[in-house]
Amino acid sequence: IPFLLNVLKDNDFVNGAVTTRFIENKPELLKVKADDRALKLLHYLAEVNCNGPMTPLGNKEAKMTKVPPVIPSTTGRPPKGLKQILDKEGPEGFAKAVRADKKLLLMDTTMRDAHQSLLATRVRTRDILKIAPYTAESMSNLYSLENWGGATFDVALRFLRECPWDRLDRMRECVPNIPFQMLLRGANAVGYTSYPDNVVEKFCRMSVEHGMDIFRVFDSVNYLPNLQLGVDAAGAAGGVVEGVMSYTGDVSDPHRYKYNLDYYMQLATDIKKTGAHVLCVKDMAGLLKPAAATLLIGSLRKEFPDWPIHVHTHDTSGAGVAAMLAAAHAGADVVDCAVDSMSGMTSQPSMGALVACLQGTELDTELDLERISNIALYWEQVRGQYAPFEATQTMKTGSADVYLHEIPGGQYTNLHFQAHSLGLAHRWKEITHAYREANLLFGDIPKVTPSSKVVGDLAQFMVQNNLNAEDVIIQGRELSFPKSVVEFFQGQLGVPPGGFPQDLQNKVLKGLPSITGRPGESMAPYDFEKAQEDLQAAHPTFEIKDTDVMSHALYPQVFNEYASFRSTYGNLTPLPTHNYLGGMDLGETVHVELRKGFTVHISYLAQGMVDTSGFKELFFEVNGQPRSLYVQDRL
Ligand code: 3PY
Ligand code: ZN
Repeated sequence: IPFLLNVLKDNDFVNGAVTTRFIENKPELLKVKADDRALKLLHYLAEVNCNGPMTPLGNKEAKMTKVPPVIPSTTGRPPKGLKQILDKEGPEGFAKAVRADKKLLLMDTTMRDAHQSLLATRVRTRDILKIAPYTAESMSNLYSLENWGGATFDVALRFLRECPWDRLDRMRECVPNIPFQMLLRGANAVGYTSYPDNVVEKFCRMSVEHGMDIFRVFDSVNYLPNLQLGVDAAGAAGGVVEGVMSYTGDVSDPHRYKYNLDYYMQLATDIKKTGAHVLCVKDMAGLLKPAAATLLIGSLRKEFPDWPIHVHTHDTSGAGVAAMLAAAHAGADVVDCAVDSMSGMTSQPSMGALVACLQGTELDTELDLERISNIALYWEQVRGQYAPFEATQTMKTGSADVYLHEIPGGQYTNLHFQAHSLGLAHRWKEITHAYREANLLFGDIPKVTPSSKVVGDLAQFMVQNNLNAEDVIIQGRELSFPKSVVEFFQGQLGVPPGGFPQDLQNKVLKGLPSITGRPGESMAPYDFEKAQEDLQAAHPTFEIKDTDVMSHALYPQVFNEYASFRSTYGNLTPLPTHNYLGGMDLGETVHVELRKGFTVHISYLAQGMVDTSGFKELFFEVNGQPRSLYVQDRL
């Protein structure tokens, strides 16, 4: 069938320009191996139509929108932007240009943190690419588009079965003018644990080669040796480096001593010494109140007059716009937001609101509200396709409770959703209270991936075992703590501010050894060549590229599952999202552009009864030709 499809869609064949040497002159038509994508795609659809979704849906009952989102038209001529300055002047010149700019610059998080926070990071490359050209034309004066890193790498491979590197390459083709930004978890790269140094270094080099520009580098407990490794790796790769202070507590509250202004000013001084081009204040839980932003950003601005300051927040409490306006007025150069329909609650504050509030002022962003609203309309329709992963299924509003429990944006959504799916909605207060107590047991630490997961694991352990903080201290020696908690106390994430609480550390470790210094320092370098050979041998029908070897270095098990999936079903990025997630309805026709100029039209006609060997026949029409497939019925 793939060969026939090739012939049928060939222009010469269609136009009747066929000679006896037709096939001889067109050897590419015989490449059915490479072009068996149509058949693999059909197999995927048959499998999902028969047995249900292959990727776990957050909520199986949620109704997905099936109407394709409207894409605003483009001219194909995006105006020049900061990407051109970066390419010409390099990271230092870029930082100077940012500092000299009088407008408030914005980073749009829609393509990374916003969907990580609201849609369980499930947005697929297809839906990002469709709006990318219009975004390039409409938002040329953004500081950056955050479109990679954080959880997107893992989720792309694990759940979307997409190559994250391919997303980056294809985005770059669509957006030549706006710098790209990614979130790098310092020595943990885009994973949850330390990697050998040569993995982090090569990962950064490859990211730049594939189009990345700006690396936001953080460490989950503000441990400087881990941060330095990430800053060095991103800097050596040629990227713009944002050195991050992970913000926690409330710097404007005189009764909270641990994370006071002195702590942050000292941390900023240390980060400056790492060589970062830009300072980032990363408020991952949305705790930075307007008064705190005025105090902290104002003080940093005074101390570091030439260093660009970029502020990140989440709108969990609802005070995000107010906080970002305060940060801007106190001297921040760049703040984060998401297009309106992807903003609010555990996501970033609304771009439209910020743009409108600053119009006509000295900080005017010079972004066009009309165009932002067109992009927001697109994303609103896209959101409908991801209904099973929607935060709003359980969360109706933001909540100022976040100032009490300090759960970061993405984790808040996950925990809230989990609590509801497990029928524990009525125990939400208990869960957040346990999180708060767990944090204090660790000595009050910054909570962001992966330290936030460790705190969440202890909280869950406490709720499941009916333990309060006092019980944990008293019974600590007898308790069998979660693995992540043991590893934390072994020093596997680095050393938190103020060190480990000794008493609990001893009780948790029960004599186990702990690491001193940077966890990755003692790891043997990764052997990329050997990995390439082993991987090719393990996946003989899948062409292993250097990007695959890197994906495997970061997520070995996930990569192996991804490679097996791709060998069987091919690259499904062009398939519309509701079909990728849920298959096809009887009578539905889908048009899939497998590559430029080659579209397959698939109609799902009928399915037969299960036969005695447990198989079902499914009937399709593919580019007008009847086609049936047998699938084992597993339901
Ligand atoms: C991540 O590490 O993915 C985060 O978004 C942290 O805020
Ligand atoms: Zn964030």
